Amino acid sequence: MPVVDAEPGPFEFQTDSTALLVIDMQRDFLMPGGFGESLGNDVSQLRRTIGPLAALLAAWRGAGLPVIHTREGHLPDLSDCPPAKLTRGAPSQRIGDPGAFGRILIRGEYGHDIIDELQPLDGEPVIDKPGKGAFYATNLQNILDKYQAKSLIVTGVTTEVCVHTTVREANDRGYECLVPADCVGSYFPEFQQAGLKMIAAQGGIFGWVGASPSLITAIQE
Ligand code: C5J
Repeated sequence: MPVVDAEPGPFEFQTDSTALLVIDMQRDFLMPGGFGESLGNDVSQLRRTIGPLAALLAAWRGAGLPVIHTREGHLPDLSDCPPAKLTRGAPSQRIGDPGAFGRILIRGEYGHDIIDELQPLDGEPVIDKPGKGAFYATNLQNILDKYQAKSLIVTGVTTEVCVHTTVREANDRGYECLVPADCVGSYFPEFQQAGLKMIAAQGGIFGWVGASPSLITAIQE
């Protein structure tokens, strides 16, 4: 059984019941000049995940294991965006407003799609989610049931928002989650650090935290 060095202890998983989740690696969040940067965020804090994640994806795909991507966003008429979410943030930089890469976080716009470096392959599910968590108002549970998944490798952005919300709910739904620290990113270094600590604290209250090199080695052994 593959074993990954992790906190709070070794993470063991079966390759035939583990899926790799890639959360919201979208241009709106990661591209220089885009929505994330326009809010004053340092996108390099997210972009450092691209190299490790590309290497993990290559190894994971090479082993023939399932990959699921998500994108946070909304319908063009915003009918799936609750007012409480829509009215959050500075006017002109809200969901649906025109941004550098099209309407911000709107499905079908250039900025809403996944960055070129991590584009999904044909056949890999891409889940469009209106919330922060990947289970809310999506068919993720059905997809995981189809794969008979018991464990999840959760990667992407941002650590303390969509990654955390997804890991917390996955944990409640009975999945064992490993978060490779180098494959998740936050605009805020202190949130990255605290977010990772919170997952592995108290004996792994939400899951395990490791790093991609050990995970890649484990699936190639
Ligand atoms: C994600 C966000 N993907 N930070 N969204 O974390 O608003």
